[in-house]
Amino acid sequence: MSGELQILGACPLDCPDTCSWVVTVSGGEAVKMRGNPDHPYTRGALCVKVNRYLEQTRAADRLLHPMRRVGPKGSGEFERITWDEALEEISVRLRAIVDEHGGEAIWPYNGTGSLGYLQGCEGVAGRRFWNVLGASRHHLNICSAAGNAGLTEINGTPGGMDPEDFASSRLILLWGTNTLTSGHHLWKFVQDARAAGAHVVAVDPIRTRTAEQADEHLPIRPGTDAALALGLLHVVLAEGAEDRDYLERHTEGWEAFREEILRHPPERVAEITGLPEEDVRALGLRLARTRPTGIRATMGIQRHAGGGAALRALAAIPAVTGDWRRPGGGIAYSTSGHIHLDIDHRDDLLARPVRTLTMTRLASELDESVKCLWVYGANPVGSSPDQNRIRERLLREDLFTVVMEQFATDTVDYADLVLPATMQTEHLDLHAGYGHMYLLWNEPAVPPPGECLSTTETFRRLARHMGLTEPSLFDSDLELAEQLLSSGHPSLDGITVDRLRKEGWVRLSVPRPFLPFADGFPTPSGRLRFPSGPAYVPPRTATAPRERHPLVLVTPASHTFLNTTFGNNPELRRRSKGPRVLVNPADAAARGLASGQRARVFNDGGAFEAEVEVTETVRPGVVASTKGHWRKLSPGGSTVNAVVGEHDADLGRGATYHDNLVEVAPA
Ligand SMILES: Nc1nc2c(c(=O)[nH]1)N[C@H]1C(S)=C(S)[C@@H](COP(=O)(O)OP(=O)(O)OC[C@H]3O[C@@H](n4cnc5c(=O)[nH]c(N)nc54)[C@H](O)[C@@H]3O)O[C@H]1N2
Ligand SMILES: Nc1nc2c(c(=O)[nH]1)N[C@H]1C(S)=C(S)[C@@H](COP(=O)(O)OP(=O)(O)OC[C@H]3O[C@@H](n4cnc5c(=O)[nH]c(N)nc54)[C@H](O)[C@@H]3O)O[C@H]1N2
Ligand code: SF4
Ligand SMILES: [Mo]
Repeated sequence: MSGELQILGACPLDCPDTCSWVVTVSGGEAVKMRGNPDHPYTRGALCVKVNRYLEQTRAADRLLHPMRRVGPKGSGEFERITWDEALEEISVRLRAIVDEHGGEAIWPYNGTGSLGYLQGCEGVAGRRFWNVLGASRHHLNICSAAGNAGLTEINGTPGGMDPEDFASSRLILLWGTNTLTSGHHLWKFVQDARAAGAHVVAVDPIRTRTAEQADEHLPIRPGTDAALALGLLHVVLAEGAEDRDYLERHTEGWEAFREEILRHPPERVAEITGLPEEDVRALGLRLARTRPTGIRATMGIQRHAGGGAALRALAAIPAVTGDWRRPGGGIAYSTSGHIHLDIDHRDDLLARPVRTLTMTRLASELDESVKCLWVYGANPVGSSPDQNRIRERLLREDLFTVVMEQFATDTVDYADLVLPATMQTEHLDLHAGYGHMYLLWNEPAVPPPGECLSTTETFRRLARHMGLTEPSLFDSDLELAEQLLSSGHPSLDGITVDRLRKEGWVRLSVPRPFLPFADGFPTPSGRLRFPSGPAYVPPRTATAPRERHPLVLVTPASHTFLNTTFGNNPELRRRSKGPRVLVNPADAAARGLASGQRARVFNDGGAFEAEVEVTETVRPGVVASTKGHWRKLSPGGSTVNAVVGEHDADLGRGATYHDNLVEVAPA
């Protein structure tokens, strides 16, 4: 049709697949969005959520203007103000806070709403501005920190396999990952492998839609995966199937780790994991006899007290079998370790070293020392642990809370000032997938609605309004993109802004198949470092008192939401069927719970309400309820994170969303 434009963009959401999309613009309006059929990973499909992205950009509850609070804190009552008024009020408040309390009294709380390197959490997004003010640092540990740390300990990087190489795997372990829900594009490669005879195993306490589609499902007790890894390796050793040459050349600490494996025979592992001993043995034999094995483990598996140790133990498997030598062998957690889009954050602008505040610790670290909480790309009231305490903390009168948002989220309700943010079709950005090996360009397709501004533009205007003069605060989006691509890393060879802009996406300059550790590891010695000491760290749910709250709660990804994003979309809410709690028939019978009934899920931290679904898909002793519902749209006014405690994982201070004890009772 004449007058139609096809604009290439990228999905900004915190999902490993970072899809390439094509927006059709007609008459100045974005009229259609589809998955890019030319992109090798997207292969023409988006997902049930992002198929509604354009609808979201035009939703009636989209925030279009700056707003100032008029009701009491937490009421969500605002009046519209101009950008000038907003910038002036912010300038005055921030200056006063810096003068009186020092810059560290500001907490820039940047979340995962967009993974853009310009507008989102992966790149600059305000950091230079905060450096000039001397604000506290923000540790974005909410998602993947424990796994990153565990993998870095053993392999020197969180990076591993190219997920596309799963097509060459002959045994695939989908380990603590719900592929068909949380990153479904991998499935095509799993199917390719299957067509060539691969066996697919899901290891998950829940029979998810992914486990349902696998050849085999091991319903493991939550938080015990490291023990299972050791048990499987025990069988590999008993079969003499270890790759001695690989172990000799490319690893260190093998003798001690071997002893640790020998302390975990299948019978002991069966006791720890709650899996039948014969299943552990059978999978161990399969692992010993099949070459290569591809392990897909994503973030779900590490939301436990021993989450770092779990990834470390899983990563030991391909080192013992030598599968890192083969296309389709190894472990794929996140490809982020292979991305080298580095930019100068201008940390030299900081007048003195500052403290770091931790994203998952908002409930305890948002104390009197914090005078301004600046939330962007995040919805902590919905997503962070210990919801009730966070809400209480946000009520403090002398706390100045600014939220940059697209929608009136549960966090916006607690804001003093709200700044309207652009969505992905309205701003420029540069992306890299964490589940594939491509960089993507996001060209704005349409102008922003109302008075929405991008993250970069908001900080530029604020810097100007405050009279700041540091030139790097005013770099344009294109200049920032150029800087990001100029790290000089060989994986960026031949990748320029011009090329990205023209082609929409470019594969990293790395070989295919990608064999990152066939000849060694990015550790100081060039060798993989097996863990020394206990390789299995038990979950909190195995060590905490269980008398009053005996059920283990896991709170995984919802099929219809992306974290809390889309939690306000009417159709996706309808499809989610509302907050639900899955309960095994044995546990339901013991509590007089029936399907369809409203229940209260509680512990000492709080409670939320959900509809009971009695089902064999969860193990006895385990209950499940997905993340993503909004509290103001939920019965009882709380969500799962009211019962998620603020505890750290063993490594990286990761969050422990799937490691909490609760009781369930009829509401
Ligand atoms: N539709 C949708 N997609 C998403 C998201 C979303 O909210 N919705 N979120 C995105 C984000 S931010 C992330 S980080 C990823 C997360 O995606 P995933 O890594 O898949 O994480 P989860 O959904 O938390 O958990 C995955 C599975 O692990 C299981 N599990 C929990 N504990 C254990 C355990 O101890 N051992 C084992 N073996 N399994 C366990 C859960 O039952 C669940 O089925 O997905 C991204 N994609
Ligand atoms: N119970 C439980 N809770 C969990 C998890 C779990 O497994 N269980 N998973 C955790 C995980 S993996 C993650 S990653 C976190 C995510 O937690 P958060 O990082 O807080 O992410 P969201 O809840 O999706 O909120 C992101 C917000 O950013 C906004 N946003 C999107 N793009 C932009 C933009 O360009 N500019 C601005 N200003 N705003 C934007 C969206 O509208 C949305 O409201 O949640 C965690 N919470
Ligand atoms: S949420 Fe994931 S699967 Fe859906 S469009 Fe975005 S990147 Fe693709
Ligand atoms: Mo995440």
